[in-house]
Amino acid sequence: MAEETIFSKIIRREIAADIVFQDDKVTAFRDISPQAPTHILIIPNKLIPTINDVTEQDEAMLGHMITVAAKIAKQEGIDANGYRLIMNCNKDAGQEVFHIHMHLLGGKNLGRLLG
Ligand code: DGP
Repeated sequence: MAEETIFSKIIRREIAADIVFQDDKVTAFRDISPQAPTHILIIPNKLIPTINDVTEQDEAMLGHMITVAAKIAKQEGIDANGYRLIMNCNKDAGQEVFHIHMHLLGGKNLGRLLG
């Protein structure tokens, strides 16, 4: 069994977070340490530690994460100018929280992908 992270507590609303969207599959909330004017994390309600752990059974939920990201981008008013979706896996990518999450970043020119 994978160990829960702070994100499970956010999903269950046991600790505070600025939740912008939640349904039976995913939760989206503002990142505690924003790297752009809009920085929102979209996460599955089910605990999956890393992208290495996804299975074919997760495909519908993973697609839903992107649909939700697009809806939130529109709500945030960043859809026309653009935004970036990032998912980090393990240490070389700098993954810090082992509950998969998609970063939605926008609201400024984000520059080149790898700086
Ligand atoms: P990553 O490096 O991809 O694992 O990003 C983890 C992100 O999670 C990082 O940008 C900061 C954010 N984060 C960590 N703990 C919390 C928390 O307790 N609340 C919120 N809102 N964000 C958090």
